[in-house]
Amino acid sequence: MKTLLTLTIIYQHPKVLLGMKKRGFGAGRWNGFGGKVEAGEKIEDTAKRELNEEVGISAVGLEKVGIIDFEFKGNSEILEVHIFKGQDYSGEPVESEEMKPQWFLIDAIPFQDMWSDDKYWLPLFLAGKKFKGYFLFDESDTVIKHELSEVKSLSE
Ligand code: 6U4
Repeated sequence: MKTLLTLTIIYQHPKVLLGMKKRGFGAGRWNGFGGKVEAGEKIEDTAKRELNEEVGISAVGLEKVGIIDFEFKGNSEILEVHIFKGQDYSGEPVESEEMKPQWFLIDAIPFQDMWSDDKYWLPLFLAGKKFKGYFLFDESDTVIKHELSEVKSLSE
């Protein structure tokens, strides 16, 4: 079984906008903004909706830069996460019930308080690359297997 999700990071060199997830899946970690794709919704529309709901901004343009499948040992559900990069937006980032936003210099990204896969693919994201990947986690959210490759295009 596959579940589709989005994850959007705003990158205005030399800073990225992340949010501290306050509740739900991944609570206590810094991450991009996103969530589940609803029935009938276009994936990019989910990315825009979640940015709006979680941090109160409207993306002016979003670029899909990565697709990663996440699997958890002992669980047959695969999370297929579509990763978007945004630059310009309207509105001002505000804290929501779900996320507390904060800008980080790219030299000071808090990898120790993020999902443990992020240190693998964020460098590709920051370098302007596109990528596809697969990560398998054990019961304590440690990466026990992964594949990651740069791709020319993500059109499927
Ligand atoms: P809702 O539907 O809002 O109650 P919730 O449990 O809050 O669900 P969800 O589904 O909105 O969480 O969002 C999960 C977010 O975490 C998505 O943006 C995708 C992201 N995510 C999931 N696995 C990840 C991983 N291994 N690494 C990462 N982000 C991940 O960086």
